[in-house]
Amino acid sequence: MIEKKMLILLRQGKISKWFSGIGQEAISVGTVKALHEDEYILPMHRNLGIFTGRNIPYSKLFAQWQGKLSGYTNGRDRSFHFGTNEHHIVGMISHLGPQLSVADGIALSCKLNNEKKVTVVFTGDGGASQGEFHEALNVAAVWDIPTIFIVENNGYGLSTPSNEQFKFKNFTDKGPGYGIEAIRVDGNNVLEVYDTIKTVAAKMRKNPKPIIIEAMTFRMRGHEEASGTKYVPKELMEQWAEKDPVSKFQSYLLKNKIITTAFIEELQNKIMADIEEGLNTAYAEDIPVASTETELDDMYAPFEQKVISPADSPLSNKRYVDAISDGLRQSLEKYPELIFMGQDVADYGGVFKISEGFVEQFGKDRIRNTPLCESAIIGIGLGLSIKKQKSVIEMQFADFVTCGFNQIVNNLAKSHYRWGQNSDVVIRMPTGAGVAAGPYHSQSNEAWFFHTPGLKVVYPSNPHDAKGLLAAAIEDPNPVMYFEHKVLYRSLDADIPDAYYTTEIGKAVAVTEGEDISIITYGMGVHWAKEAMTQFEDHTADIIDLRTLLPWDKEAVRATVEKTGKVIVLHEDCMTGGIGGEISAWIGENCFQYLDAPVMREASLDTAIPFAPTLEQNFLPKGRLYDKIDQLINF
Ligand SMILES: Cc1ncc(C[n+]2csc(CCOP(=O)(O)OP(=O)(O)O)c2C)c(N)n1
Repeated sequence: MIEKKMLILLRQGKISKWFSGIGQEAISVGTVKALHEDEYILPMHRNLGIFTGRNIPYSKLFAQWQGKLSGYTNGRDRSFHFGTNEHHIVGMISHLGPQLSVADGIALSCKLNNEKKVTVVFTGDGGASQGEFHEALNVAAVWDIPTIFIVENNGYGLSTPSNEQFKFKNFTDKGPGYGIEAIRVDGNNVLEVYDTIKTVAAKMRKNPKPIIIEAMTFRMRGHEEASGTKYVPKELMEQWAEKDPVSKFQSYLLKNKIITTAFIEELQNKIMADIEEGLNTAYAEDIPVASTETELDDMYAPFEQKVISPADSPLSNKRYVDAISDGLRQSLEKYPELIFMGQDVADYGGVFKISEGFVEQFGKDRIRNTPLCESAIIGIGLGLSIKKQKSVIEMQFADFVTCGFNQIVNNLAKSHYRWGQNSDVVIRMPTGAGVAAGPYHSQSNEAWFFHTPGLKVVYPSNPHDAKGLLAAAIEDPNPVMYFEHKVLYRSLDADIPDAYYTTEIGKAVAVTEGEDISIITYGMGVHWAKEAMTQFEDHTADIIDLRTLLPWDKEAVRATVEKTGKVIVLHEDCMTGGIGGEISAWIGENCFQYLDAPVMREASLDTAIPFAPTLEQNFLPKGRLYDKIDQLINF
């Protein structure tokens, strides 16, 4: 009835878009009724029955679709793109696949905490072509995670029929490929769906492992209302109309004298009255008034970092790599719910040996070797966060984060702004060139994340900050990209506190103080700047180590520009679109009155990173830095 009402409102221009689930209702209804109320469901765009089945008030649902504040996203996202932990529902993002892995994360947390719960996630047959489907199934299978993957096979992905989407016949064929069970159900038979889910869920609660359920069904309306159904053969429409799940169930109940026509009429009248009431409430609500401050603030989950600096801790000499290891180990001790995941991180200790010995101390539940599934693992991080568990995820090399990019920039970064769900995930990124490792093991890709609201980006240049910033990143409930430079791992050491401490996120530091110029930099740039300045006997520089790139320390930058009036922004990343461009522009706009020279930049060439050491050195900015400083001093 809500569906029919929405179609009317759409025609009247009162709502902007509608993704109809008419013809597929039995799958949502059978599923939601078969589960316990505190078991998570991750629905798609045609699963209205999950939302109504979990008794979400109509007025809130309608307010959500109208972009009103009393909806679930403060007017920030549309249609079914929202979650509500109160109702144990996590909505999709437009990209379809990512929630499959988020479901794994929730189910993993349930399993680790022995909650005896299943998690259900939906996908269409079209969305199942995405890589995330494979990754989420694979990880769930390997880790015996109790996720129920429901594939709603309605024969089309938008206008593309199944035979142009995949070659196999049935999704049940996929079960054996992943080493898991797969069952097909008549998705238009609500009792069959209900019985099947109830039975498998009962088994999975006792014996956690994933399952695929292929629900055969048909979409009776267009992909979204405006796109129509011209591409669907008429006979197919007619055949499936006969199998309409709602009228079939209604006839069944009438035939078996379970209900009467009077009951139906009465129920429909009540529902229609509830719908009208909900709509009136939603329409009566004012449209949101924008507050720029609130919009900006809400990109991050609220958190005030209390810097921890133990006064009397003994110091030990630690290499940069050991400092990272130390910070991670102490955080695992401090947060018993913290999970560490990555490729080869368990018994092998990670390719850089940062987690050597961790399995012995924390066990394999918490120190988790992952399959080669970056995207799924990052999605799992968000799922753990929904269950209030922190996670640290190691990219084997920062370069490989591309395979998990979607989860980071579209899911982790945006979920707090969209529906108030924080992503308590730290992604460790072994980064940087200088080790002759070629284009795919050397990249500096911090700018990709610097550009993404909702993330924090930190980049320590020394052992002290490496430990303190990692601990701070883990404390912070927001998603943090933690860059660690591979060249520094074993080439730099320092005396640092043995005790747990944190370094303030968002705070730069002056590494050296000088008079003539400012070099604003981070990571390897700090060391290149220090080395270059030793060649200038008569001149001194403020070398500012940003340490945090997002949000970066504007006050520290302003102070040094005001002091010296001459600035170079230096970074290892390529010049074009690098962080230096943003900082330079900000200085130009906000500190113009202090400048005695144009803001200069030095950075790597705008090329891929070459393998041969001579080419690599030419690529990096170090060799050009002396001349740039000289040019600035003499401007
Ligand atoms: C990554 C991505 N590519 C394309 C789209 C556009 N799109 C939205 S739904 C859809 C079809 C999905 O088909 P299916 O998964 O079978 O679900 P159905 O709509 O049939 O229920 C497409 C192509 C998208 N949202 N995300």
